[in-house]
Amino acid sequence: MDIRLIGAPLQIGAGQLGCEMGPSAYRIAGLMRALEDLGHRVVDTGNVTPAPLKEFHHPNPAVHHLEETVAWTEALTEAAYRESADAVPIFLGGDHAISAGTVAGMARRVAETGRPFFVLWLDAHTDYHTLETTRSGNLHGTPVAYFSGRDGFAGYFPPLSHAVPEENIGMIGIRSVDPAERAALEKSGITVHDMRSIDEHGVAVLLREFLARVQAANGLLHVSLDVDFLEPSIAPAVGTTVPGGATFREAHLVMEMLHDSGLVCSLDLVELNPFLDERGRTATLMVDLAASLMGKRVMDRPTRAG
Ligand code: DIR
Ligand code: MN
Ligand code: MN
Ligand code: MN
Repeated sequence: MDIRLIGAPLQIGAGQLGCEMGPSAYRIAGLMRALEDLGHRVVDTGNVTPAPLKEFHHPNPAVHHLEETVAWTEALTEAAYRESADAVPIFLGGDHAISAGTVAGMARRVAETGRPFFVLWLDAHTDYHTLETTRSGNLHGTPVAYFSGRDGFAGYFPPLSHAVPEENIGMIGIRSVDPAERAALEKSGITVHDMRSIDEHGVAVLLREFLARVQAANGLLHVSLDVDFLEPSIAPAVGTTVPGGATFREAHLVMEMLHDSGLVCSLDLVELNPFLDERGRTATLMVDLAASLMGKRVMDRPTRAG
């Protein structure tokens, strides 16, 4: 398979600095080599640079770095579209605000194939705030609202060529939802599996159900992996740790099942803050998870029916 690595060193969407170092940390942790060892052809396209800044002012006084985030969204939408013509792009964040652009660009690309586009959001958070509802003003809390076409982004963010239908969005790992997000999610068609749901059913059941929907629709799937999806004790290098996350094996199982599905068209690795890490431990885990998604396995499995 052809894979493109695309660095997206955005950090001002998060509440603290450091995600800018994410792409370097993945490179140093050996992402390229890990993927090549699986037989893939990998090209590192370097880091994206943001589009020129335009001046905006939003009435919500909490919102910060709107101009920069919009400039990155423009550049990343183009990069995602361009680099996905005949390869699987892996976006090296950067905070989760990069996904406003990566998902928008992938939605445009996948629309050309005539196949429906799905998004799997692996995160402690739902990132479903609009520019009006965010209280922290940290725009990494808004990408899902943007790419699913919620109101309030027009006039600031680039117009979406293709919004992702709510029914095509699945979230797993959720354990921190703000009241405004909860209210909006209840009215949306987004499938939200919180950690309790994983406890009760097991992550495999939840994921298999979602993948069956993608498969039945002959869809393509973008995966967005936030470091804080993981239990903080195994992945400390993120500014927004929330206790009770996915275990090492739950996370690898998700990646292994995603690989076996053959449905994944693109991947975000986001929110890694190497400044908070213990000698690259979290970067290494994220590289290992990306390798599982791209085919690393202990033993072969008989192909899953359906
Ligand atoms: C919180 C935290 N919902 C906010 N969000 C995120 O600031 O809006 N943390 N995405 O990673
Ligand atoms: Mn301003
Ligand atoms: Mn997130
Ligand atoms: Mn998060």
